[in-house]
Amino acid sequence: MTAPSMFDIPTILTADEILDKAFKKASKVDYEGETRIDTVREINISKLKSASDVIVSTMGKYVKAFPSIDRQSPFYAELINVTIGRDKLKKSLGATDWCRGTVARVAKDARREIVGARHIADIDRIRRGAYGRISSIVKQVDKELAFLAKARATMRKFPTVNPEYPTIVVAGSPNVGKSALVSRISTAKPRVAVYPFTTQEISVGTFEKKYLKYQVIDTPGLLDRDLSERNPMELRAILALKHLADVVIFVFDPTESCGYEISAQEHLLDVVKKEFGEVPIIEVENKSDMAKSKSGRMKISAETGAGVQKLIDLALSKLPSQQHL
Ligand SMILES: Nc1nc2c(ncn2[C@@H]2O[C@H](COP(=O)(O)OP(=O)(O)OP(=O)(O)O)[C@@H](O)[C@H]2O)c(=O)[nH]1
Ligand SMILES: [Mg+2]
Repeated sequence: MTAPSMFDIPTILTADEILDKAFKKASKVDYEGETRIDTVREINISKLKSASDVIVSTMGKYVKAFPSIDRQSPFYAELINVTIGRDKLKKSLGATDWCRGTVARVAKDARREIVGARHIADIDRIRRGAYGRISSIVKQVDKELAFLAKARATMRKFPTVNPEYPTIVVAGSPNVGKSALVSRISTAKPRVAVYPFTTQEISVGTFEKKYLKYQVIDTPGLLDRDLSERNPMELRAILALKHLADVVIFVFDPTESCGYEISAQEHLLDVVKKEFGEVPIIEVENKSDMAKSKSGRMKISAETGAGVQKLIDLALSKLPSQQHL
């Protein structure tokens, strides 16, 4: 199940589509004045207004719909920056806003000229001149509009997380039981989204404890192999998770039925430790119903639920908000 997108951005049209829409609307304008010149004057003023209104409101809607990167949580700010590019997005939005203002001004100037015109031929000429200028202004931002359309498509695929909720990120080698643990902990049905730059999905579950909401993130294919194998962009997108994680649960499978030897799993832990720096990491051994190692690590079974409550309590005790109580 795909969650609704975090960012509700309307479809971004191309320059030609916007112009088509604007001029089509304008062509429908009709008016019957007292004199022929009055009629022509009114019709042309209305045409211009109608066309420029469509463009101004469309562009204004685009500029408003994109979230301000500076006001994003570090997680989304990082994702936007890595996947779209903060500066390019700002530049495209700036150009779109410039187009909006410039079209409005051209229309206003032409209107003033039409009001003062003495001859029907002049009115038509002024209006057509304004149409020409408006067309070229809108076409000038066609590349930026195309960029915004791409940015929209990218942002629609962003995973929906709540940066406000204290967050547990679950890491560990493939098949160790991460998903089993997450679904055991979470009460809410996980929201699943494709993670940028990977074909992997990220799944976000939530649970409540003592009236507080928590978020658990399952990271299949993300934090389950050596991060040095990732290309730099992919790596940065993955590490955006660091901004969300208040605590990491690192799951081991001591039975090695996952297909990875303990030494390989421990190597991955070192990688995650290094990349997640300050974030506390809880090491836990899963599948205790099958076998238990002699290590000092906490033992759980995601399958039977044994030890899971203790693990959650430990995880919550590491959260900043809890530490301040
Ligand atoms: N016996 C036993 N089997 C478990 C336990 N937890 C998970 N498994 C099994 O281990 C296998 C992998 O579990 P998943 O939860 O899919 O593991 P995962 O880490 O999410 O795997 P990927 O998403 O592929 O990385 C499944 O066949 C589970 O049924 C457990 O506590 N005990
Ligand atoms: Mg899984």
